[in-house]
Amino acid sequence: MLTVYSEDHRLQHGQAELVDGKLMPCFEMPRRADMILARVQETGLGQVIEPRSFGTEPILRVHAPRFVSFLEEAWTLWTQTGRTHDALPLNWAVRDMRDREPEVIDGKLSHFSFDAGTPITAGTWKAATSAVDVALTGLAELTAGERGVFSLCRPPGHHAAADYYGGYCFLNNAAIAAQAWRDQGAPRVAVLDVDYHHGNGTQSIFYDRDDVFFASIHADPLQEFPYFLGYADEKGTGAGEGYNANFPLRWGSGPDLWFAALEEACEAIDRFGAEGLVVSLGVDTFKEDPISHFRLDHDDYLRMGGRMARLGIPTLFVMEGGYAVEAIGINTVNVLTGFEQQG
Ligand code: SP5
Ligand code: ZN
Repeated sequence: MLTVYSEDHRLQHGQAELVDGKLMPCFEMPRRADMILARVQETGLGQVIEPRSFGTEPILRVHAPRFVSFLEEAWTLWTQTGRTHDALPLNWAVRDMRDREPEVIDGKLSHFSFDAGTPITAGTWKAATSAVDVALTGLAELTAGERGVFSLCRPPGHHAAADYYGGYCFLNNAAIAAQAWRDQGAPRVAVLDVDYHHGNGTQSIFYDRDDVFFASIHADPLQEFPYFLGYADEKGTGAGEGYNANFPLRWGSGPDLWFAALEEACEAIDRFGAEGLVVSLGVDTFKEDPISHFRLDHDDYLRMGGRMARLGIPTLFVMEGGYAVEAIGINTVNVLTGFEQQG
């Protein structure tokens, strides 16, 4: 299987996130991608290629222009106020507060985000747009005839919605690729999100549409980030009704419950009749993940890839989360190997 990878991911290297009531070193770090790339090479998965540049047009098919401009200029505005460390927001609008974009950068950070775990740094824009190029290059290889391609995106994307960032995500790589696939003529595209956390951004982007089916298996929002989306009763709205499927699982869930949910998700994707599949591939479902509470083991990732292959449609794997850094390469590449081995 081809892997698409760019060194530009290193430009996203946050110092700290707010977690457990403290500023702690970021779980989402460059070493994650290094470990995955090393495993791709060590296992001989296939060729590793660099991304081509697709510019902002495909990004603007998914994200709001004001949001994209904000991400591009945020670091400059932040440093103009004399600060040279990472930018984090401090407060958010809730319930009856106003939905207006403030003039000052601190207010803009609050307006366009939903957590304090996602630092904007000097290199964030470059890294995030490069991750989009990694996803879109993977798509181009797929439509040129590959059966499966791995886009080793970093930073991840599935928590980013049309006009807000958070959860270590700025631009929604998977959603941008799914939209580009539609724009290139695929009538129906499915996004299968297997990251431990709900793909709230992707769900939000496609919630009112019947041309992109979204299925997500994740920790119950009653217990886990992002808390405010990802319930089983979220099935889509308007034309999109019936085209969104959530499979929330309780903390402590292991392979039995997880693969039962995968089976249901895959059957729904079959019924939908997708011509293409985007997998939001997070491996934070691993039993030793430092911020998660599922119990998947190394071999489960092989089985996961095998089930995805049986859908029998061109598949773009887009990297999302996974924070057990020493195991992230093994688990990620196991999914891809499982896919390859299923003829
Ligand atoms: C892409 C992705 O996987 N993003 C996940 C963002 C999760 N951020 C919130 C983390 C909260 C961790 N709480 C448990 C701390 C363990 N001491
Ligand atoms: Zn995650």
